[in-house]
Amino acid sequence: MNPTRTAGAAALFSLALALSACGGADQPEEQAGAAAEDGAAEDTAAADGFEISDPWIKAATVDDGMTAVFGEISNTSDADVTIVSAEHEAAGMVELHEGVTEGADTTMREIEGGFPIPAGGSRVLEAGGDHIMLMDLTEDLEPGSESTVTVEFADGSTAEFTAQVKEFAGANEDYDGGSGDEEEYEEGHDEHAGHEDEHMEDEG
Ligand SMILES: [Cu+2]
Repeated sequence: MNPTRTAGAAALFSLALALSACGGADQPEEQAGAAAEDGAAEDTAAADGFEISDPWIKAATVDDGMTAVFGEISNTSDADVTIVSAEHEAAGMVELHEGVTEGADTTMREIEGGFPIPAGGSRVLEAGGDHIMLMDLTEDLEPGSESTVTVEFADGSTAEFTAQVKEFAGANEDYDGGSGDEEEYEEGHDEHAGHEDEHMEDEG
């Protein structure tokens, strides 16, 4: 018997289990194979592939009590990841929400299973859709300021980003094409298009 060796083997085995659990059900097989080859050296965290573009927070006061974080999240890694929670310094409670449309009403609720983001894919957080909900605000979030949001992934890794605090551009819940982009585009065409070629008296 060699107890040390047995323990070592057991540790390796559970590490392999943990690695394959990380990849999620949709992970292609070759991916799992590659990870196994590299062994424990391949220590990639879900947060490593995190990027967000145009992150912003709707301005709100302590009296408002709550607001939301928006932006487009990208997962640049080659594994599926899931954001399971988030934090903000001025929010006593933070939840991951989804918008739910029933008839004419759009409501929101905590999303089950967090925000999955496929390998190489992205997920848009927008008014009426997915968003990070900041609740129990302890400070006003004033337009023009910035604040830090932290997201946590299913593997426990975290990523921070800075979001701009802005007034909500669309004042109401009508987020589907409410604002008329198409102005009547009446170009002031020069009626003088046809120059009269006036004889230039350009004499020296
Ligand atoms: Cu919400």
